[in-house]
Amino acid sequence: MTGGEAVIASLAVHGVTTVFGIPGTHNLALFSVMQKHGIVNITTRHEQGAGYAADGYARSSGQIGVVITTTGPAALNAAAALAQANSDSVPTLLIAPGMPTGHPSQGNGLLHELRDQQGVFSSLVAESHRVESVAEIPVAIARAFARMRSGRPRSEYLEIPLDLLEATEVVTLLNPLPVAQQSLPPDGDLAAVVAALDSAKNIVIVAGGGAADADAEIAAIAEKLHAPVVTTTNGKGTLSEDHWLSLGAGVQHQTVLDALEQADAVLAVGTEFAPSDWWLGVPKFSGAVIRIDIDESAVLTNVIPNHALIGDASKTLGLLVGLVSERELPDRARLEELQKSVVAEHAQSGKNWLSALKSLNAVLPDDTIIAADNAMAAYYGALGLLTLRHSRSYLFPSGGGTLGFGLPAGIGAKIANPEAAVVVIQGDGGIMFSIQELSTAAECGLALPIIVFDNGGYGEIHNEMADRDDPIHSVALASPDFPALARSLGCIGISVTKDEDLGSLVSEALKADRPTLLHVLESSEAAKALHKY
Ligand SMILES: Cc1ncc(C[n+]2csc(CCOP(=O)(O)OP(=O)(O)O)c2C)c(N)n1
Ligand SMILES: [Mg+2]
Repeated sequence: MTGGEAVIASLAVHGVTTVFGIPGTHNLALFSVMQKHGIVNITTRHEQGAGYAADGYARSSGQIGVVITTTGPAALNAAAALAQANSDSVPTLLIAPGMPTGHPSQGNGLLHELRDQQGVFSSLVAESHRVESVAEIPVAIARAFARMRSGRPRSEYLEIPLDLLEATEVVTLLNPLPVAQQSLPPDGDLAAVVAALDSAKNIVIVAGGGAADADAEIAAIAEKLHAPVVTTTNGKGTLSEDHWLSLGAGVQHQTVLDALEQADAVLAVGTEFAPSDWWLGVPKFSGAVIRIDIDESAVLTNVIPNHALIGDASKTLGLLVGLVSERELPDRARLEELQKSVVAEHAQSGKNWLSALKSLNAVLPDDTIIAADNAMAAYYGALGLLTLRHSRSYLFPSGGGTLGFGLPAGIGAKIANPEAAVVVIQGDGGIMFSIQELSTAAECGLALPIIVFDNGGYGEIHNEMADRDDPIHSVALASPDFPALARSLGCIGISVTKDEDLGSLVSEALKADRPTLLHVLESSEAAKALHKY
């Protein structure tokens, strides 16, 4: 078979049914055999959209997201998405053709030429590899999938020289490599942790993105220890946010910081204690810190723990649940006081979006997945104000903080979870980074509500300029007529005139035969200020 078919057949053997990408002169040997191997390409309108859609697909489902671009600028267009996925530990693989074997490294003017395409990605993702023969292709793909399915998932780049994509050789396809049993911590380490937990009075649990899929075990250990659970952004929903022990996604708030600083023991699962989550800084712990992480280097990031357990979150928690002693019920009044304070902090930081998000929250079903952009309505609003009920339910570009993520990530999530209620939350600035993906969503016939909170520009940056007493410029944007724009791209477009209507409009959009853009004009301070320019 050709090198191109070796790639596509290997992906099919690894269970891939959907890829995201754009065809070009140099990657036709991939596109020509997709149908033969049962793989569907979702054609996005920009490769960055393909990257974020693959991220949303992977983040929401736990499957590997695959992006296919052509050479040079096309691969570079997907680069920000691959770096974003890497920073949030999302297993996403970009496959691109590269310059042919024997190509002069100084270049000779070949179409889409880049000096060192593979080198670009080696600084962005966990593994960047260029194969040197057709026979190597199945090996490279089997290795990439095995790495992404074991340990801490990361993004990867695989380059196939374009002459090898067309070259024909006898190819031996490889079945997926058996992935080793996820590691478990040694008994001695577990015993020390059990002793620390059994002797603590107040325990708080922190769940991060690494606790995804450990929903049942987080609930079990919380219920046995009677310990409240707070999550980071990527961990939102891991303990259902209407569970009596939930503190929601609140690590950005002072109340939670105080509770963690006063705790006798903190059990942190699958989290880096990243500054992008802990806006006020990480707590100054007075009690014992216990960290569980699959990645032995991540367990030391930002906070040096008293006890480190290296292992898979579900399996390690499953062991701990059987070993720790059942504790007395907590002081219920104190817990409820704490929960009330966190809710008050969410309401304060999200006051501009409170009525709209309250109306949305009232209609969200249990299987909701929110795909949010780096807009204030998301991180000051939805993060705290929406009640989510399972892990992988809040897709947000936490590490990279990139704009243009929400809409394509929502498309990927809806394709991976067609029955779930996927809702996109965007700002007016960020959606213009990937507005063209409305066409992709329309073409796929996705029942996808896309809420655009419009404050007339780059609201957060306006506020930062104002706080610094800088001259205000470059932040006020002339908004297009968003509903009309959406309609021209094949979607339904609606102006939301009353915040209270948002919930019922989203419910309708979830039943529609195409995407619906819901335009909400903000009356926030930032909006008032931006409209002056
Ligand atoms: C790719 C990228 N470019 C620039 C920025 C810097 N940035 C952060 S927030 C922001 C404003 C976003 O505007 P909008 O989406 O309307 O949200 P708002 O702040 O108004 O709520 C900008 C430009 C970024 N985060 N990502
Ligand atoms: Mg804005």
